Amino acid sequence: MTAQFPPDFVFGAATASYQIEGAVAEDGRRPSIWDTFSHTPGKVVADENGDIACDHYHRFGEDIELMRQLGLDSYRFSLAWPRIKPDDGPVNAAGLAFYDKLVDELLAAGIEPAATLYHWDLPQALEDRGGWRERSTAEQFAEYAAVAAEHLGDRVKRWITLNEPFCSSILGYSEGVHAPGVQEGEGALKAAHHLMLAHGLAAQRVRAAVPDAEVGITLNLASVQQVSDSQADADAARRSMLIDNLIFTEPVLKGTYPALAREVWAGITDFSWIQDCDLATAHQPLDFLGVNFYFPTRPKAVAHDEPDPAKRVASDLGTEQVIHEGEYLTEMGWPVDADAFTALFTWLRDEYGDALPPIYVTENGIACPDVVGPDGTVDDQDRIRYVGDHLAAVRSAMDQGVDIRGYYLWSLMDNFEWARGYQPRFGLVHVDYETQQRTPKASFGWYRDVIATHEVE
Ligand code: IFM
Repeated sequence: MTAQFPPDFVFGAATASYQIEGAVAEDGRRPSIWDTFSHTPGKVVADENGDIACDHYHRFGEDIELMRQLGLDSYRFSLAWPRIKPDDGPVNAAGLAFYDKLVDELLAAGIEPAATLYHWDLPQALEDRGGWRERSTAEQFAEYAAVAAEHLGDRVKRWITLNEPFCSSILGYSEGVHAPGVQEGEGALKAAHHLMLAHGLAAQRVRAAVPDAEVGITLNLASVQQVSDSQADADAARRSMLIDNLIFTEPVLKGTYPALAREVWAGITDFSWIQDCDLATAHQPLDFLGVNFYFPTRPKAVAHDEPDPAKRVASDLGTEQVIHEGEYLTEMGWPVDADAFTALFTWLRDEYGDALPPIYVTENGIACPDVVGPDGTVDDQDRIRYVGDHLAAVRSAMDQGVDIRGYYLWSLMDNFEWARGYQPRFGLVHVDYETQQRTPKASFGWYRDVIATHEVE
């Protein structure tokens, strides 16, 4: 069946600074937690790092030309905090100058820039003082956000405060699989809370600097499926919903935390570090909610890793993702279920009603085993199928009354996939990391036609 999108529906693609830019020591950029983490042996597959990545810092002109050929309405990228306000010292003019050039060339190509302020590259100097465990990091973030918005806000009108605070807090400070790579209980919950505070403070500063800005936050939300009728699995689903969604959606959209948080994490914190006005600050009026989605979440109840509740990390909730025997898994090991995407949107609509702002899908995509064939092409039919099905799922949610304004595919080009290094390839454009040659894949031509026609077969 054909899915038709309205003429003003925004078709975009997304990337992030540390994943593509490289040039980590150029023009005054200072180390971020991802430089430190990726240079620590054993943290990233094959000990890879973002030192060069796609060398986008030097090749952004070529990359914008690809975007122009693709016909993108909008390009979502992130600003590197350690380029703009390295070590939380004075503003680095050379760092801002890079984004000036990027934004100016995007606009000249007729592509609307959408800037994310934080896609995980926290200045290492701030981590050395406690990182997101400290509320001062939220205050520093607001200062940096104001600098970026005051400088670029005459040209950038769509602003995203944070990308996926779940990953910055839970993967970084509880599971330890992302930078800064620590495994904590209270520390991870503090990080999640201070990210919410940072979002609110930054949203205020961006609005003050750019009165006609559209301001939002990007959350990677789980579409939680209960795996059996047992009480244990129903409780596991509630705990998953709590850590994946509610500790972010409730403060941002309602200015509250769910009561379940105090129950689930009673052993590791009393939450006394939350100050009275924090939730009101986190609850800023939003022009949009950015939603990132990749796979369904199917939690079954299992024993906690740590039997003593007082010694548990925050993510040790006694749940485990169910994978069905023989089911298709992406290169990331993720199952595929486009209906779960529709279900996520209708859950948001039912749960938040009038408090839910319009939605942009700020990321969705798939890592496939892409290879350049002997004829020089990359025939990534799995990606075409995945994106087609997920766009149809978006259309289905729109038909059910969910206000979705656009879709940013992850990713424009293959890039540094965090702890998984360069092996998973998410791009519409293949990158040969030896030569930096860019090769548009079959999905590139397919997405170009989708953008041109606003139609998915
Ligand atoms: O590559 C990441 C991106 O940085 C954040 N969202 C998920 C993507 C795929 O894992």
